[in-house]
Amino acid sequence: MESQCPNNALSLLIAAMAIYFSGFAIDAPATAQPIQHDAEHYVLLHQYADQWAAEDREIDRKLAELREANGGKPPNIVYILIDDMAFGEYGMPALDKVRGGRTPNIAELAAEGLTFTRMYSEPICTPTRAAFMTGRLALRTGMHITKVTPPEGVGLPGDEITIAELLSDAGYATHHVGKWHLGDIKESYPINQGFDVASFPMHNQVAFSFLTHEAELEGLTTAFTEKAIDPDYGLDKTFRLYDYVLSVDGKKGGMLREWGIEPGEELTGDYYRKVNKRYQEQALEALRNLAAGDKPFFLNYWPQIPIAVLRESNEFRTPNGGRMADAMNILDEYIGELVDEIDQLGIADNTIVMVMGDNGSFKQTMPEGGYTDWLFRGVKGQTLEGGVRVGAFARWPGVIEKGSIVGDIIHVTDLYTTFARIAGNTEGIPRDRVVDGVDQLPLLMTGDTHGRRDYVHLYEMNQLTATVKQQMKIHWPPPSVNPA
Ligand SMILES: [Ca+2]
Repeated sequence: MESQCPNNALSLLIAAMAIYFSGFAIDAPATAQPIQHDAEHYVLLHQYADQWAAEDREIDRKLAELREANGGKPPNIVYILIDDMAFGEYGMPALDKVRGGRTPNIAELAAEGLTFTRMYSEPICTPTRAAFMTGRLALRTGMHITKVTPPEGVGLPGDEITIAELLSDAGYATHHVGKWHLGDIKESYPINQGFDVASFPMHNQVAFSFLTHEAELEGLTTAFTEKAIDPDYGLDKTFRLYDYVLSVDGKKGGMLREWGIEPGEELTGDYYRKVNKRYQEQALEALRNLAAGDKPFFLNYWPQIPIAVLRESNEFRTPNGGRMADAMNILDEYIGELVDEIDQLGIADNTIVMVMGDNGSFKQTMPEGGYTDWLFRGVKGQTLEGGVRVGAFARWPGVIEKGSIVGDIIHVTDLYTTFARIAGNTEGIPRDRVVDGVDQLPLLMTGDTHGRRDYVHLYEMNQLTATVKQQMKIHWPPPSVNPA
């Protein structure tokens, strides 16, 4: 921020504060080092240190009580990250009717828990997912670029300390199902980033849906499959890549195994639908297994739908009738099944369920996709509000007030720090790097107005393009461009 806006007095003050506080961090004994947050955090800490410390003592007391009431087990965490769902796209019955879609199960979850109105993500898949996993802006981990087609050849660095690792160290069983999109190199696999078990596509939905002959016939992509090679001029028959890995599963410390497709089998929409259904079944099975175990658990379920390049169903399921609205309706049923399973397993009271989008709408497939930037301007890939302000809901019976709505700003990185605290492993958060995520447990446990940030810095890949502070937002000019 300061490098791009050298004349801004506030930025200089923030930079000075950061140096001042980081000096403390360096001098303190290793075990007593505070987490290193971004500079703006210290402007707030300077004003609220005493108040937050008092609040934290009360939160710790409540956490200890909860743990005691649950046989010494911290809460299970079920985190469902929805692909490309801007704020207002789901879980709000009135807006469902405006949209012409139906998401009654997420609406029920919201009614039983809390609705965030200012949850910010990064503007696209990979950065948001990396930010959640590490508590750090994607730029800091090199994950600010979203690779679209296989192979990627990059991924989440092995030396990042993920939330799965923090929870695992705190005694949690950790399980990932669904989209990963954090690279296809070995160190980036979920089973090498803290998950005991994982089932995921090696890349993302593009390999399943865009790079198919069906998609070519629909005009969504062209000239990718063998059938589309120009017979006269396409001399190089090895130019296109067909033998990339699709869906895999494995366990920590082991190898990955590909499943669900035969050598030479053509990719079709049916295969994509089959894979999505299998992820749902695996998530349900994982829930049952995890609930039967002795450990608290972290189930990380990142469905591939509602991204719907091809229709997910042969029937129109919603008044909207669009691919996205219909796929969202299917996903809503999936989430309903999961929540019902949690309730039937008798673990609801000690299980936090969180559902949120990873970025704004995928308008790039308009109009066929049915996506629009209908509430806030901007879409996936942009730091306009429509690109980064996402729907988000959390349920934690007996702790989060039913039907509550919070207006505080929260960023996806905050969940890292917050979940670590819930698990009792704040100490495991690394001190040798900046962690952007601030602890928002007071917001979850105490509700509206108890958030701990009033700002977010928003990047489009490696460029700081916008900052939100309170009710204000500035879109920064690109480097070297004079806004005057
Ligand atoms: Ca996404």
